[in-house]
Amino acid sequence: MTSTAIATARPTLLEGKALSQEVESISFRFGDLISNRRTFLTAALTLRRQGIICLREAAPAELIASINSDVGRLLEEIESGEHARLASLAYLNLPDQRVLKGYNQFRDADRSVINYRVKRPDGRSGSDAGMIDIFHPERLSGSLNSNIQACLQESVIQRLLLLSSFNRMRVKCRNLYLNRGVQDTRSYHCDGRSLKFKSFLYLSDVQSLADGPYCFVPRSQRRRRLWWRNARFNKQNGLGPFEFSQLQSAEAIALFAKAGDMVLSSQRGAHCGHPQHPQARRAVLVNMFQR
Ligand SMILES: O=C(O)CCC(=O)C(=O)O
Ligand SMILES: [Fe+2]
Repeated sequence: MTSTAIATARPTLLEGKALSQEVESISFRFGDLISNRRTFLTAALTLRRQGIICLREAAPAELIASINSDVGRLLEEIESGEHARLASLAYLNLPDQRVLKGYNQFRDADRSVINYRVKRPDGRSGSDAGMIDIFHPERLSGSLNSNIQACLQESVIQRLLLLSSFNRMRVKCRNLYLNRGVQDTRSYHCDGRSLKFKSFLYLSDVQSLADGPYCFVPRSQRRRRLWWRNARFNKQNGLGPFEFSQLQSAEAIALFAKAGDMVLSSQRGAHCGHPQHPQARRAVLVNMFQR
């Protein structure tokens, strides 16, 4: 059987008032979070229950603008084809020239990795083809290093995760996702079954489905039976164990947010990046936390 013949089922994406109410109930102003103990506690509890929260205005506009101008110059350099400088400071994993292979090699690399996602050789969907995924972007320059450190708010997020999960979570990997008209995104999945969180700091406004928002099924990180049901279906149909292929009765939210807002989610929960319009652009700074 080919993958196209498998009856996978996506959740219903909430819209309009239902969506804004659900998102409002998981949103907190970052300033309130750090100045008010109760807000901090409520945010931690909400993350525990819902698996996701949105922290508004987590990074100031000047920092975001500065990162975006560095990223703009970087993209120009990547696209110019003049790669001598970049190749001396990062691993360039280009479509026709792969120097590293697989997530673990990228994560453990001693320099930044500029990884162009390409179509899968076997033609399976979910390749994220067209996405530039930069591992350890903070190692690309001194100004990226200081600006990225300044806006990720790692110690606040670690305290929040400790209160929310009763575990000391460490930063394991920072990434910069540059999505430019990515249509073949991976469908709903979890990033494994172990305790893992990611913070997504939006560098660009994501205001419609065409922009390719991060999507999440609230509370799915706690629904063990839902995961087992999916895992059983996946096994019978030759899909990977971490795909959420059977979400027909679930509801998902799209996380629309402005540049400077941060989404924090449990990666055990069902999530995906929504396919983009071919002309759409999205930039997100991602931080991965594990024990
Ligand atoms: O592109 C996205 O918004 C989500 C990507 C994803 O699945 C992840 O970072 O774990
Ligand atoms: Fe994921």
